[in-house]
Amino acid sequence: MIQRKSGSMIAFGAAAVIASLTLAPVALADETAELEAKFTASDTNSDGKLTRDEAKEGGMRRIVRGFDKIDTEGNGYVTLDQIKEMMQSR
Ligand SMILES: [Ca+2]
Repeated sequence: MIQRKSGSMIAFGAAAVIASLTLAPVALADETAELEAKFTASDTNSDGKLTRDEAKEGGMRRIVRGFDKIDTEGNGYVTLDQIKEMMQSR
């Protein structure tokens, strides 16, 4: 009886761990897909780089606010990779 009880507790714990492991990447993938869609829409000259003005006009407020931090090379534009790196380092 005691053995069966502890067994089900372990099973429950394992299920919770699996749920948390599978849910997190899905949320991150959604965020990345949304970011990519916004980036592409805001990159009006489609050069794969987002200037501060493009980010502003595209309504990417988080990018505008963190622009200098994301633009680690000081190029005056940010790339999708740089934004992703910033998001992952949060
Ligand atoms: Ca551009």
